[in-house]
Amino acid sequence: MAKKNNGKVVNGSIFFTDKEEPESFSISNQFAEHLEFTLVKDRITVTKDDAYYALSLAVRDRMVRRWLRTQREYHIKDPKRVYYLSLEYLMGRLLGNALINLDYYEECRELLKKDGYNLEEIKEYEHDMGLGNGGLGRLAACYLDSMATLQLPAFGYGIRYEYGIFAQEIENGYQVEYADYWLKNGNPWDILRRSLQYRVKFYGRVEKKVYPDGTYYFDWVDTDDVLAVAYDVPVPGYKVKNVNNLRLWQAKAVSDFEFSEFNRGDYVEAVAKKNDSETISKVLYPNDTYVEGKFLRLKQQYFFVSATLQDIIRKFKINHDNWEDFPEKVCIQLNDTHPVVAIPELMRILIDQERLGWEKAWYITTRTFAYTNHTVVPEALEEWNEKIFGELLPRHLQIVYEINRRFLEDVKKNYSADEAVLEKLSIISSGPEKRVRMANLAIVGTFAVNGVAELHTHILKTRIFPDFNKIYPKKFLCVTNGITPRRWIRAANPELSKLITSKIGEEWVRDLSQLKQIENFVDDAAFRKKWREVKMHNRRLLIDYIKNENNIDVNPDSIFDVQVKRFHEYKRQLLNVLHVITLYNRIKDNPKIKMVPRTVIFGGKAAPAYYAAKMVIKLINSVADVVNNDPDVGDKLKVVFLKNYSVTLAEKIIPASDLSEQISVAGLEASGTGNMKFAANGALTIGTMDGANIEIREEVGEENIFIFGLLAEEVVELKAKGYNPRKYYESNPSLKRVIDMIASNYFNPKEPGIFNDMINGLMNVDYYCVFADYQSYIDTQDKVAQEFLNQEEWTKKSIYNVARIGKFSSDRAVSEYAKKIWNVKPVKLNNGNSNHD
Ligand code: 9GP
Repeated sequence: MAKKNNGKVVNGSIFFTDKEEPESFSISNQFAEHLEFTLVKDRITVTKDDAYYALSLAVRDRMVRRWLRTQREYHIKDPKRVYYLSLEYLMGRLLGNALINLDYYEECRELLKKDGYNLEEIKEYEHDMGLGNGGLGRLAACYLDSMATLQLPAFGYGIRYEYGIFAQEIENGYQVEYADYWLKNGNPWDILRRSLQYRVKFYGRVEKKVYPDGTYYFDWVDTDDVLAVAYDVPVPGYKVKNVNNLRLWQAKAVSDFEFSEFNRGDYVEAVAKKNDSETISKVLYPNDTYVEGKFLRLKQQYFFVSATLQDIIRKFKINHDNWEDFPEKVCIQLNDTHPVVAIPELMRILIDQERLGWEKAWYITTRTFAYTNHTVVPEALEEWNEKIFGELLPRHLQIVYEINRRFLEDVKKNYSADEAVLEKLSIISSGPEKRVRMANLAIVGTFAVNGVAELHTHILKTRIFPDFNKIYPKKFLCVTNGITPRRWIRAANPELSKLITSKIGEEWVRDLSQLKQIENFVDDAAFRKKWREVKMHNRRLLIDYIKNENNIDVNPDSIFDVQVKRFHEYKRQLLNVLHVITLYNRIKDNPKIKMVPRTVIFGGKAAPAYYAAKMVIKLINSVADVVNNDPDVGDKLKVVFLKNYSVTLAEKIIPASDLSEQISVAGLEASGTGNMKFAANGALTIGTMDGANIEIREEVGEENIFIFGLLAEEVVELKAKGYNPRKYYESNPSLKRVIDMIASNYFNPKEPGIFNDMINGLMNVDYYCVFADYQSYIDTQDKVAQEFLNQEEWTKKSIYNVARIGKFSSDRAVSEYAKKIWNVKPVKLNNGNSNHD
């Protein structure tokens, strides 16, 4: 039975008020106060960075009452809540976004102007909150924005890494990584919750304890403990009063006095050990679709999961004392397999601490968790060496074994007793090195498993987990990814936003399907002209940036042909380079050739240990050196590698782009979200029938997108028949020439042989079918160039892309999660008459 909630605000003393802020609560006053009293600066000593910090605090102040009120309201109304567990949040900068969501941007800019400050300039001093690698982490950030905007009682949980995604430098064309100490100037956005600390256990052993009546339970003892301390980041919804919470955990040594070494007087050893505990939240693992299987990573996962579950259960117990209510009140969304250890952890808590029987505990667990799969790339499917798992989490390993035993019993009884089938389904792999398969555990221990695009979900059901799909036919579903229009159009592309708003009003920012209305203006030549002017404005900003960063002069009338994303072989930046070299050869063959000028822009990071991907970066920079310095080429072709791609850089690049490269080998990009951001900013896509490209094509119309290459099933067939890349090389002179140039060190005369491995890989295996798709890609790129010549038609296509992108709003995606999976409903905070409470 639910505990009765009397709904009282705990403390009504003079320090706490629900009142609207007085008029004097102006941003200028607060900004000035923070400069003076928080930062202790005056007009003479103040720096731009101080201005950023003080302004952020002032903006945060404006959210505080809404933030408190939202949390209070969730507490009082006690609706079902959703907890989003993600090891990554790629938030980017927060200031501009907070101002937009508070509907306070313009007013703030004007007020600051009066005081002699420039908001645009101040914003540049914010360091990206880069606590994620790529698509998965950015998706989590978009979903936070939508959950708040949709007024859902939602809570994000993650880790407050001291070092975010590494800073990328390019030295002699190679990627070099530097630590990203994003907290070096402090962080005005998060608040340390002094009183919120949880103890997280590691290692130790399991003791069986017997009650006098003969029943028994297991106790996890002799553990090595670490504290998780909470930092909260406000997540304001767009033009609503709800401010949700993102809670990030930081590791802290349990107590300075608990070290035996300390008591023995070994001070240095004690402090070193303290640092050991604190390394847990030190650094984000810099791999996206690749698993390293490192001990510290598992520690991070459990650290975060344990603290989060303790927190969720604490909140649940405030209003409830019956565990059966748990799945009615709590839904936990697992973002990929990274937090899946939450499943045995909840079982452990329910069985060992709450003393529930196995069946009841399992019933509750499997109705609480849902799992999103984000990749089918085999090397990204997490598996833990059983020994590592058992050493760190001995009780959890026992529980996983028991889950597996019961599950396989069930399978044998109801599905199949075939050894090969059982081995595939087993949570523990067989063989000499046993491994815990986190995806299998996730599927068995949750009530919903979703893919992130239609094709991806289909592949999950038919190719990756077909038996699971037969066993649980209703469990697998699709929620196609989405992006937040607040950051990716409204904030990143103010000029386009203004133009759109001037025609259809501003509602599209909240309801992206409204963009459909701009189709009405496709035939309006004046509108199309303005559309092009916006693009040119954005291009000029990017041109200045490129000049500053890379000292390259870019032709403003060239096609801005852009591929920005993580570097991975399956994403095939290499195919793009082969096209660049093909164009270069055409120019070299005929320097007077008339061709549509192109600027090919790349950006993205490779995992530091991913040699093949790093060599693609080196190749791009080598090709750029030759192409950009060849007088025959002039401004017909430029190649630009923009270092240190980040959310903030994406916001500069995407609005300036004409062509969006989404060219993964079909079947491997689960969804992609960059594809959506580009289309939403009026770039046309050149892409394969992969991930969400397929759905983008469905929405924008096949005449407004450039599709090429093998289909996913054709890739499978080709490989089944025995793919021979050499055949393509031998029969295609243009491809042969390009490959021979790379192989003969044309682009790297001073470092001969560095691309040998790459060439051998392509010629002999070409796992990602670069050769097979080469000609189709080149032909399609030629079509792109041809169509770009007709600017009026191109503009129409660009408008159609934006007008028809509504489906890919993260608001739509999150509403689907809320309805199809979470079963959570909005909690509307009644709107006061002021924006400033
Ligand atoms: O590779 C996928 C990408 O296609 C997808 O858009 C993104 C968000 O769902 O997740 C990526 N996966 C990962 O980063 C790791 O699994």
